Amino acid sequence: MLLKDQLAEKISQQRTRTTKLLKEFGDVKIDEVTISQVVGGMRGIKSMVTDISYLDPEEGIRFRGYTIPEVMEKLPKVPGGEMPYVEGQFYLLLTGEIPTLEEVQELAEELKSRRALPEYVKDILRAMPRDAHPMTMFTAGIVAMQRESKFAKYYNEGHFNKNTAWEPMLEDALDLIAKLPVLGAYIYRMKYRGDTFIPSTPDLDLGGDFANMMGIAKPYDDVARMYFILHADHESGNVSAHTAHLVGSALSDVYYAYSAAMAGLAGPLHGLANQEVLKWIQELMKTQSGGQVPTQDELKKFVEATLSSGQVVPGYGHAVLRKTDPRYMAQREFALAHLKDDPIFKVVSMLFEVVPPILSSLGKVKNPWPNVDAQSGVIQWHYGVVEYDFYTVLFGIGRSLGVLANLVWDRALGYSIERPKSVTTDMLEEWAGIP
Ligand code: NMX
Ligand code: MLT
Repeated sequence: MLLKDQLAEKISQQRTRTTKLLKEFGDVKIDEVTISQVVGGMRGIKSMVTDISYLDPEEGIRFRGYTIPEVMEKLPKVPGGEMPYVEGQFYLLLTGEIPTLEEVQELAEELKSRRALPEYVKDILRAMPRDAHPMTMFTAGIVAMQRESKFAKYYNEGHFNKNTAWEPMLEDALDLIAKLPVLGAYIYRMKYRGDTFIPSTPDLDLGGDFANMMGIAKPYDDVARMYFILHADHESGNVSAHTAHLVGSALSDVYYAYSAAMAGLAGPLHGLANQEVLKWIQELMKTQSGGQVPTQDELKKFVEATLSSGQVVPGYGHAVLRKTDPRYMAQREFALAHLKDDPIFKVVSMLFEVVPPILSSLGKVKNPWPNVDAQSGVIQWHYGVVEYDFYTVLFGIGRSLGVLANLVWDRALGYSIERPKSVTTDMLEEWAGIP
């Protein structure tokens, strides 16, 4: 496989850099830690390393050094489509190189051969209550497939070796990336479309096949490609990526690590916010404006009522970003081109004007601007995915590209088991000089 050869070369170069840093510069200080950081979710502490993506607070995400518009422009496009191959984004994240069309197509073929979802996974999903949240089903489906892990087999057979451990991790990553869209679409069709499963089509790329399995016509294939590419990674400190890294650091395989990550993504302050946004907008339109697009005043009142009831405005704010999320802008651009007259998109656009000044006026919100989740649901809704509790599954399919690339690299560079030190409140008081 071209991907594996290129990756092997990159790994050998990167090992030299990491070894030099550790051996010769291991004691160089890069940060200091305050009490508010320790109590406040370790915000801003520089304590992890990844080269897959980097989040600048003002500029937003760069994937392997490329901005979102650069990624969209440079990655090879699917013939007849507006968007690039999702497979190309994985190639880029894993190797750091923009793939050629030939390289992407080879990877796409490789992934196609790994798509089949084990029958027992379907049985497990079918045994679950139909009203179980789709993220519960998605997470359960992933962990159930752990018996397929090639890394676990390699380890259990006594082959573990720091030089080669990344190879079975890559195998697992390719298997899981190929299966996640099938798993997601299976859950969707089982739960919301009368249990009618549409099988995978071998001649379609990952995004096109997902749209087809969902049963949604063009341009939903491009929507799926855009969605998965944009959600692929957000450096390593976010809850889902960090969880996967932490679990993987115990030499757990990608199935364990990624199902744990998905449990984190399912939280309303993280990936569930995309469903919360649509739920909240529905409530707003129902209670304030009789199902119509509300006026600015109605909208302001609803935002203020949300805040005074102690809730957050979903889709706004961020732990690192201090400007509008470029993933929001990329989706907004798509929405302006394809669904500018959609009433919910009109509400989303009005919120962009109304919410930031209100959040700023609270004086405590560090980033009053919209994040990715403020814009993603409306596009799904427009193309018929109105079951908003499914939206986080879509996020989870996309997030696998970056998280699994990171797990392969974690193993390639032999990163240690993660084990930060905790302290007690007594100790904090002592450091603070409180008698
Ligand atoms: N609405 C109301 N209050 C907010 C919001 C918001 N959208 N964002 C932050 N705040 C509050 C926050 O709750 C905190 O209040 P308090 O001191 O009373 O606890 C205060 O502002 C300071 O918080 P920040 O330092 O600005 O934000 P933090 O880094 O702690 O949290 C989020 C980041 C993303 C959790 C937070 O902005 C939030 O809850 N946003 C809404 C949920 C959301 O959209 N999450 C999706 C994030 C992206 N993703 O996909 O994962
Ligand atoms: C993400 O994409 O993971 C979110 O924006 C949350 C984060 O970066 O903390």
